[in-house]
Amino acid sequence: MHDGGVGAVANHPEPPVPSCELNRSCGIVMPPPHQVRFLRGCALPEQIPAEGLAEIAFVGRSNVGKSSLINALLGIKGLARVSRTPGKTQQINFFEVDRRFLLVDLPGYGFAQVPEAVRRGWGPLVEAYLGSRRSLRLVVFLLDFRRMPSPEDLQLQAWLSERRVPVRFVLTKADKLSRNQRKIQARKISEALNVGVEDLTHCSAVTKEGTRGLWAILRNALDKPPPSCLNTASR
Ligand SMILES: Nc1nc2c(ncn2[C@@H]2O[C@H](COP(=O)(O)OP(=O)(O)OP(=O)(O)O)[C@@H](O)[C@H]2O)c(=O)[nH]1
Ligand SMILES: [Mg+2]
Repeated sequence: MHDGGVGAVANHPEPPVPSCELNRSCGIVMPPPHQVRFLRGCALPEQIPAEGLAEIAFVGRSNVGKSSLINALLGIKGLARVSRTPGKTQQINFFEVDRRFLLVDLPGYGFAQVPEAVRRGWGPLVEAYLGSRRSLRLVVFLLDFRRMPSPEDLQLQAWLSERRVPVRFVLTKADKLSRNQRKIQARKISEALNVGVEDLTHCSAVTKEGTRGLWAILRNALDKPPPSCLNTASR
């Protein structure tokens, strides 16, 4: 778990109030449009906001597509800043959705080009957030569908697993692979992670493939009570 980057995200104006149906069980509005508000960007642990609404965090190496996936899920281009240059997101960005929950865009890891000061700050910042966040319902752990998990991915997986943080693996950039390549690659990745193929979800921020299924996973996680392992009092 190293690296990351700092970048400013502007305050985004609120789009119009959604008109789509409310989900019956938890009142969460399902696929776009959504009312989204940029809550805060944090470059230092002390800037992390107090706990409140339920949260879903997006983690993974730089350039894997975390910010793009958040934009695709919310149907708002340019909400979370996206770049071809790894290390675009260098702070933890909190987006409040429909006044009901937060999507949290974490800085990526694994790119040597990121400034040393930022890289050194990544561990304490991300650990301060992921290590004891009771409002965290799920970590969406992104992996590039075309690549094998890196040593840093596996290190983060082990770290989250030790703390029993609920994780869902999502394979990104599915649009870059054929059906056959997907099958082969999903099997290889599942073996490397030591999880079942059925525990992997794939998606594309470009074609939006898989985003509805991912919404169902997010909704399910948001419906659940906070995992007791994240109760800081018990640690
Ligand atoms: N083809 C394709 N490209 C994608 C997809 N998702 C993201 N990208 C591209 O991958 C690059 C990185 O995307 P980001 O969303 O900025 O990645 P990130 O994980 O937020 O990166 P950091 O902020 O550096 O941690 C950009 O050029 C995106 O356009 C996808 O599903 N398909
Ligand atoms: Mg990003």
